[in-house]
Amino acid sequence: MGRVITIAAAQLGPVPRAEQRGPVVARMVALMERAARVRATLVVFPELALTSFFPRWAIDDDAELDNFFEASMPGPETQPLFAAARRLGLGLCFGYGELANRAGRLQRFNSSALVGHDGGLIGHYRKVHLPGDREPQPGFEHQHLEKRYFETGDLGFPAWRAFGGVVGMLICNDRRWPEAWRMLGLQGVELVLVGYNTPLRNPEAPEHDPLVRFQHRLVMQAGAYQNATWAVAVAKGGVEEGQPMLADTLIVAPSGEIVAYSKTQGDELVVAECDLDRTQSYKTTIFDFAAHRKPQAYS
Ligand code: ING
Repeated sequence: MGRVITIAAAQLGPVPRAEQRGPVVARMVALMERAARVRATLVVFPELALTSFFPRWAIDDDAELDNFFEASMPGPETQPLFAAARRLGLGLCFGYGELANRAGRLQRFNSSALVGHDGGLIGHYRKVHLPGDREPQPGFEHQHLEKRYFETGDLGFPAWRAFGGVVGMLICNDRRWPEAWRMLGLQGVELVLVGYNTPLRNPEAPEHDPLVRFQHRLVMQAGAYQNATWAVAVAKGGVEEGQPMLADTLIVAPSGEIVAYSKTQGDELVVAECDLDRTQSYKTTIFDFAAHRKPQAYS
């Protein structure tokens, strides 16, 4: 028997724009309790899990914008998530808007937190690849203004020893860039956790719309296989404030096979037993750097 951990990918359905943290945190805790009942040891939530996907709007009022961010992690409204992790003995990963204060300068990031079974914060990641625009685009039914609301992540691509293996996080658009996966792959990552909010329509390139699901699966399966790691992709799905969002939450094995996926567009647990030792079957054979990678070939 290898290093088996049971992972629950906790897909969320839509979160309304005006929704307060309480009802969303309650939905999340309910999913954590369901995960504990099926003996999961790690629960993974989407990108910006606590709020509606607000980059779809042009928000000029700073006070309203700050409503979508957390000034501390944990904070008073997210503390119940950390308490539930401790009470249930569950690891936890979720995305949130991070408001950071560096020497008096406020900075905003699209971030994700990694929490241990003891309810303590292990670390966090700040999204590097911010798609969309800084300025609202005329004629777009929905905007995509991540460059307007977030700074580029400045923590690199950290990997942590956690849950019996080596764990890293990516956020949404990061998953489309092979370099992001590779920065984790070169650290020997065995489990990559990826929350996302992916619109089904991209007004910048409507010709891509029929391929949204295919390309989502393509990058998750390629990223997992080429870096010999498990990968968990968790959606905020359904029609959120009138914008259809891709569901298709996935758990992908180091072989690149999809071992579990969501069937609905709403709150749903997707569960799989993940043997971290299955990564070794690839890291010690086809992807054995020492045996097959001659550095001089790339000099
Ligand atoms: N969402 C989308 C994603 O990368 C996107 C943005 C969709 C970009 C489709 C390009 C094409 O899945 C986020 N939040 O990054």
